[in-house]
Amino acid sequence: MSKNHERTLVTCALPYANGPVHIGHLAGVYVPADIYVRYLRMRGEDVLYVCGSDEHGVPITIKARQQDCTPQDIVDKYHKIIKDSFTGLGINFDIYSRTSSEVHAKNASGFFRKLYDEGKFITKESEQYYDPEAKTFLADRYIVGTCPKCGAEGAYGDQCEKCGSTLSPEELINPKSKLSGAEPIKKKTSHWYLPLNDYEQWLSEWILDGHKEWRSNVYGQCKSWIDGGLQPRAVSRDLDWGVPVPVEGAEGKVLYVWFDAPIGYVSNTQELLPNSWTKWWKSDETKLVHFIGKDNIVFHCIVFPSMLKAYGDGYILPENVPANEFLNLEGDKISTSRNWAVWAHEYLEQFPGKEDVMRYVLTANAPETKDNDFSWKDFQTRNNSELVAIFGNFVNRAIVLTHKYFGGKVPACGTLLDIDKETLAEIPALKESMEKNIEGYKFREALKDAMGIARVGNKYISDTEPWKVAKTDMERTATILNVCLQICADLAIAFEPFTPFAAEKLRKMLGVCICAGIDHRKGEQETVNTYKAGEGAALHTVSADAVDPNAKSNCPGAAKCTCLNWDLLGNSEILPEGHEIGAAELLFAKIEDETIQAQLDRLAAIKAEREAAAAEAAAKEAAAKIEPQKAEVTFEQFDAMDIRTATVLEAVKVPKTDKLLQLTIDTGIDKRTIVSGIAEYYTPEEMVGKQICILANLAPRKIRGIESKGMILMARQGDGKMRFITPQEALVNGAQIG
Ligand code: B3M
Ligand code: ZN
Repeated sequence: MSKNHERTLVTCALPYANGPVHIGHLAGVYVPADIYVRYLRMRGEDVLYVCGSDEHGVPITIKARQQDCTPQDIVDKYHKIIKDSFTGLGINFDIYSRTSSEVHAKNASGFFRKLYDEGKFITKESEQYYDPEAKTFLADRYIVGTCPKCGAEGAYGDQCEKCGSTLSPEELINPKSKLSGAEPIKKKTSHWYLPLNDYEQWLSEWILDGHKEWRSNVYGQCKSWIDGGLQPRAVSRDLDWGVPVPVEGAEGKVLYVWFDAPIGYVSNTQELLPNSWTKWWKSDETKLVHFIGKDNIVFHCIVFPSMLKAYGDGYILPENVPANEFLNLEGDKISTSRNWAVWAHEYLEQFPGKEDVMRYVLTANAPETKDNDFSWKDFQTRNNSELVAIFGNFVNRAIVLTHKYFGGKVPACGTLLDIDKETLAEIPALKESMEKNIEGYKFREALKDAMGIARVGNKYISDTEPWKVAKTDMERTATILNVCLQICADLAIAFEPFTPFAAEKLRKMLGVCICAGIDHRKGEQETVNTYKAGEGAALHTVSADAVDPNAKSNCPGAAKCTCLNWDLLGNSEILPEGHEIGAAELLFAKIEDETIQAQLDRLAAIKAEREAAAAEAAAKEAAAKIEPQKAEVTFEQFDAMDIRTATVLEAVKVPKTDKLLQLTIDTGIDKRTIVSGIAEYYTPEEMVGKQICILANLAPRKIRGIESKGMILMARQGDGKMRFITPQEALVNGAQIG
């Protein structure tokens, strides 16, 4: 691996603590970052892995209003849910803090103050939307209206969720306050702005000239922002939730959430490593990588770097920003507000022991170059026909047979035949490809390589059939199983980044451990305890008492052990002859149809509910539509109409029609027949005995050969629904109306 830096600082987008995380977040940001970090650690690299909750911003205050509680209640609740979800999925940050921490308030405030003191901001007075009923300025998401770009209703003051356009509140058509529904008025307010235009040239050189290797979606977005001309961007808001603007006379103003949140990466590093954080943020020896979703690109590539540039003082810039596209769910856009998601915390509850399956499926379908889809059927197939049938099946056969024929000890490797040599030779090539892919942020491809190793093993054991060979040739059986066990050890290394729980289980089965370098969570340690290739000390079996709580590494065997690490992958002598392995355990279990059906049913119910609600709303809207008034008539014209009360005596359907009823009615003047198109709305039985109103002197007409004399008065509403008109109390038939 080409290495021109000392250490790698990996950050993940700080999730808003206004809701739990879902598979879209996981696939977009956290799973790929975790793969990257685990991989680097296996290579013995010094890595710091930083994240935390983003606890400011309008979405949180809106949620608090909706739930009638304080913003603090909201962030407390979701911070815990989110944090536990990450831990549950094996995404173990060195620190997962919060932007409501004291360290952050001080840090973000100080950051602003320095830029302010050095004149790096401009101030602008502008007219901003203000809610006259709620008596407050309406920042970003407090304004909703029609999207000027796609016409969708309910677009926010900063973004349209339908078409993804970035908006400003002024652009919305028919803006409304989200607080009171009132039409907002414009009111003067003043704010601080970072003049991004001043950094345009520099950004262009740094990104457009200097980082052509960035993913095309990231590079493309940056290019269109820069080419479009950058504007000064407000870094404060009129809001009562956030880091107060540390300037006199700025009461009621806080830092814009996108100003304070990225500083959160620095604050969280400071919180973890108060004495050595600068080496992570202000040393050219550090490689900084931001993992984010595509909607965060501008903030991480344009705004935050400009902030750091303005600040100076040696802050480094990201080496890469591998942003993913979006993941859909069963062909439909994931949406928190529409409850169309698979929530991480619910998944962990419903699928205990299947953390790896989700990690695997999300990586296999990672939306790296385009939006991608998650479906439960695919989830099941990938588990059953890949993880269970290939990876798990191979490992199980190798371990079980080793116990059966060799008492659980790695058998001797005799003369290698061509098939053995060819099989073993495939692994270094897959390893190399995996390295290239992971280092190039192509995790889907890297996972294919890892799975390739399992396929190689599974094919090898099927082709060589050691269970048959054992009947005649124990020496050959030993060689075959030795090769199989070496491949199992390869898998324990190769899958550590992708499916860490299974990899750990496998290492236990193989009686080996892994050493993953420094654990920054335990404090500020500087030594790395990694296996050095070629120094081959004895392998050891992991047992609880071998764990040294004061160990300076993640290695449970502490200093005395030699462990698996990346360099060993592809080595055909990882496990020495005679090494004792543990009992076979199932690495993966089959997922049954019922389990998948339950998930599909849950989603179908949500969809049905949503569609019913939409249909109801549409019908309501149509019903409420009022036709414009017809042209004027004179009193004489009106008076010429002879409108009367009447009673239906008999009603039958007109044969061979859907819409017509033939009614015999008592008009008070006579008994007559009227043919009316009301069969769509009333059955004959419903009509008999009803008092109605008729236009009695309408010229007779023949309808379907029946003479119809007069017309029943019906009220028709926008959706076409018709109802006959009946007097408010029973009257004699023939009473005149007018
Ligand atoms: N809180 C936004 C998001 O989840 C966000 C990221 C902040 S990273 C500094 O889209
Ligand atoms: Zn739109």
